[in-house]
Amino acid sequence: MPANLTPIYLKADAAFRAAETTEEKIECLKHMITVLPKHKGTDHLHGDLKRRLAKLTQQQEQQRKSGGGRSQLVDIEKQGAGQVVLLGAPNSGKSTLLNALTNAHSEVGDYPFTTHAAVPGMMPHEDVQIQLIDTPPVTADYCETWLPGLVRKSNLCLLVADLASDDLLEDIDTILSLFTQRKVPLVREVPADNDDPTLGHARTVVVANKRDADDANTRLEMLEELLGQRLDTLPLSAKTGQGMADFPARIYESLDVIRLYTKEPGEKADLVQPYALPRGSTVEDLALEVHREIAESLKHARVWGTGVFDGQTVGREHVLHEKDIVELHA
Ligand SMILES: Nc1nc2c(ncn2[C@@H]2O[C@H](COP(=O)(O)OP(=O)(O)OP(=O)(O)O)[C@@H](O)[C@H]2O)c(=O)[nH]1
Ligand SMILES: [Mg+2]
Repeated sequence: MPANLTPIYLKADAAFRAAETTEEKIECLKHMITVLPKHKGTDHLHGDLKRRLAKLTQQQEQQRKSGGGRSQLVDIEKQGAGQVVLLGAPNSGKSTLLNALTNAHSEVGDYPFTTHAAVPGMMPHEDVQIQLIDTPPVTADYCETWLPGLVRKSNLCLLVADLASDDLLEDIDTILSLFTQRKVPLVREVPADNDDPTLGHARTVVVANKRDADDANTRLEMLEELLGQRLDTLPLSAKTGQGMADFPARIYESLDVIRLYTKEPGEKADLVQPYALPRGSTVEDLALEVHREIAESLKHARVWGTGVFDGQTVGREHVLHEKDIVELHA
């Protein structure tokens, strides 16, 4: 494998190796082909990826014809600065949270198992939008087959705990164990040195909802004791709004992305629609996000922002920072 592969490509490669269904593998391969840096050293790999994609597409077609291998995959296209999945026990308030934070509407009910499908919505934070996805509940006996896959592919998981429920510790424990069994351990930080490609750790924050409920404080203490250093807790009330004001900012922080503005030479920067890329991304990563052709013919960039003087010329390997303004020269 060429040595100079970017972190974005390596991440895509890890996702491919973790993919379980043919559909997932095809999606991952397409993504790998898009983000693979194009130069002489990667020609061979590029050809190899295309061959693998052709083979899998053929396989999928055969499965379709034979009527077997029906897809269980729920694949929601990522939008905005990151994809965040709400996960939790029945009645914990996932749908209420989605409705409070986004323009979407998901049915709310004072009874379990109200939500049956994944429902996406967009949550604004300053000049970026973050995608939140409401999902059906999880119990020891019930978990939609596609749900671990969705969480695995997302950028962040919000595990919703119900501070009004006496079963809250058991419910959280059940979900943590179940997702570990399904090879998607819910963790505070994704380990950098994971050498088991079957594992797809999901960065997770626990949202302790219904803070307004009777005895919520006592349950919150018990929850924090159970979790210890394992996961961070964000207490709030989706119903009263308590603790919700800085919620989008906290989620943006947890996504660990940077927003970048682009500008054309001689023109003002586009400060309306920033790009959001993983922290540590380079000029080349941004170029790939803007357009593959620009990335291929990129000569240099000029940057206004952190760690550079205004308009400094930098190369494709230059690491960008939050709110940098970048002029790509192809
Ligand atoms: N007191 C209080 N009640 C809440 C809060 N958030 C949600 N609820 C109530 O909890 C009940 C369940 O809310 P939902 O949003 O439907 O819960 P859910 O997690 O989506 O439920 P499922 O779809 O069955 O998994 C409803 O009666 C809500 O009004 C809160 O912050 N405080
Ligand atoms: Mg619901």
